[in-house]
Amino acid sequence: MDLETNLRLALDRGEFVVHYQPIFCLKTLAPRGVEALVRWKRSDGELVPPGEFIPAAEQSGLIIPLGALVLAEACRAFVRWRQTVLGQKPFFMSVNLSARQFTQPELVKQVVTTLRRESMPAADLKLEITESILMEHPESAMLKLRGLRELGVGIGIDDFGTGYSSLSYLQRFPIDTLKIDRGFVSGMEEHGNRVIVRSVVSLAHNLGYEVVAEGIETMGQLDDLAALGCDLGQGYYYARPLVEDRLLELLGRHG
Ligand code: G
Ligand code: G
Ligand code: MN
Ligand code: NA
Repeated sequence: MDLETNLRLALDRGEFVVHYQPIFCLKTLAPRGVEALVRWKRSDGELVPPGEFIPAAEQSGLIIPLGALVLAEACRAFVRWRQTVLGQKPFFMSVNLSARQFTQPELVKQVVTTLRRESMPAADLKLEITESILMEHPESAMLKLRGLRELGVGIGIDDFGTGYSSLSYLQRFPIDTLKIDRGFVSGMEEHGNRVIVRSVVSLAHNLGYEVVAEGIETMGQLDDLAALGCDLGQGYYYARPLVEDRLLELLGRHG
């Protein structure tokens, strides 16, 4: 069977699961949110990473029902945590949108329907979109982003620095967060990459956006990013993407 047929079956069988990677404050090391990351848990127990099936899901259009499932599941989980371990603490749920999800005409309607159905506070949801997707058709992206922002949802630009953002759009897009691609973080001992990270942090802050560094794997990187004034971080050094129970343990430890 081809991958598309297998993905269709996996959707019917409920084989997609969502893991959550903590995003933390680089100053206090307190968890401040999570990124929802989908995995395919096959019937033999094997966990397939998204890199191996998101492109096929995107190509076939299956990303639309799959994305709807991830968004609903992430919101449902978040509302459970609010009622227990989170209380009223500031905390967000970040969900990735692929190109096809972002450009589908029904996106805003789908998001608002899900928020209502799951009783998810819009302000606690962030949607991550790569700069390449936004810059492909920046004017229509602008309208879409405004529609999402009117719901009260936050917008993060994912993989920042790897595409071609126009600075004027960067300033005009109604966004909250820039996520610095992990390539710059892993290369930060090189002077050039440090300069880029420093510049992105200051650009983001001057535009009023919060900055998240991705792919932090060492204490040295964490310290450097904190010294450069980066706000939030995410990476294996702090925590891998976790199943809900492990995430709740981590949140519990941070009181
Ligand atoms: O979890 P991992 O590092 O393997 O993720 C690889 C890629 O898959 C990342 O680029 C991430 O943005 C993407 N991805 C993970 N989960 C989702 C999802 O729920 N929806 C979409 N559209 N992309 C996802
Ligand atoms: O493209 P996006 O930023 O959405 O993808 C997040 C991806 O980065 C996920 O696949 C996640 O598993 C991966 N990731 C998260 N932390 C680290 C890390 O510290 N190192 C590496 N190599 N990958 C990471
Ligand atoms: Mn992401
Ligand atoms: Na990224």
